[in-house]
Amino acid sequence: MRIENRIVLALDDLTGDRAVEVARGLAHGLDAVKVGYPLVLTEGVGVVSRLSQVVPVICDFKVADIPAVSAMIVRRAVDAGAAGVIVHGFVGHDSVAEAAEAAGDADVFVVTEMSHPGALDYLQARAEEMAAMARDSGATGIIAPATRPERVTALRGIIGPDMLILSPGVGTQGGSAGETIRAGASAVIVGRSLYRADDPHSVLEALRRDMGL
Ligand code: 3DU
Repeated sequence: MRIENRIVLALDDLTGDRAVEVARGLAHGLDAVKVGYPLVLTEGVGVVSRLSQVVPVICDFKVADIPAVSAMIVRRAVDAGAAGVIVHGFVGHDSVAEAAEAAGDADVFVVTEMSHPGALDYLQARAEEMAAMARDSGATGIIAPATRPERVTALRGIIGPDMLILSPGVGTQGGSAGETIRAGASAVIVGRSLYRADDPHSVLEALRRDMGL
């Protein structure tokens, strides 16, 4: 995935038509859109292919299964038009490695520490190990929390400068785009504060300014 704009737009709570319309309107300032269960369960997987005509699509299916089934899910997402797929790291190295292999030329991003408070219950304690495993398993990058920029920095230290870090949690969840990028993220993932805004273009411009673009 080419990172130029440092913004991935999460399209969750919209109809398919509205998602395509929002993506078209903001495409010039995005590196990708991210779709997950809310949109795909509403519209069907065809929405991935529709959106992929506009901008690269990351399927956030947070894949967490045995290796063979994780590989099937990733393959079907790529066949549907995904340029990237998000998988969970807690399932371990074999599931992540098979997912990365099944993705072929598409990107696989591994969830390490999530952005919500509950991530402190279990995930944070093993996030560094999951980042190292992602690095050694052929993943393109990791998902790390914009709500805790110091954790982005710690995880960047583990994976090194070349892998991507995508960071959700900007805006509605309280994280700042600028701080997250300065902490070491490659791009931020922004959902509700963009697609629900009265004027998404001005929110996008403010995010760009905050990130020094
Ligand atoms: O809070 P927002 O509306 O900006 O959406 C954030 C998106 O990122 C949303 O699609 C959610 O599923 C995803 N995400 C996280 O918020 C936190 C994670 O750790 C991983 C993914």
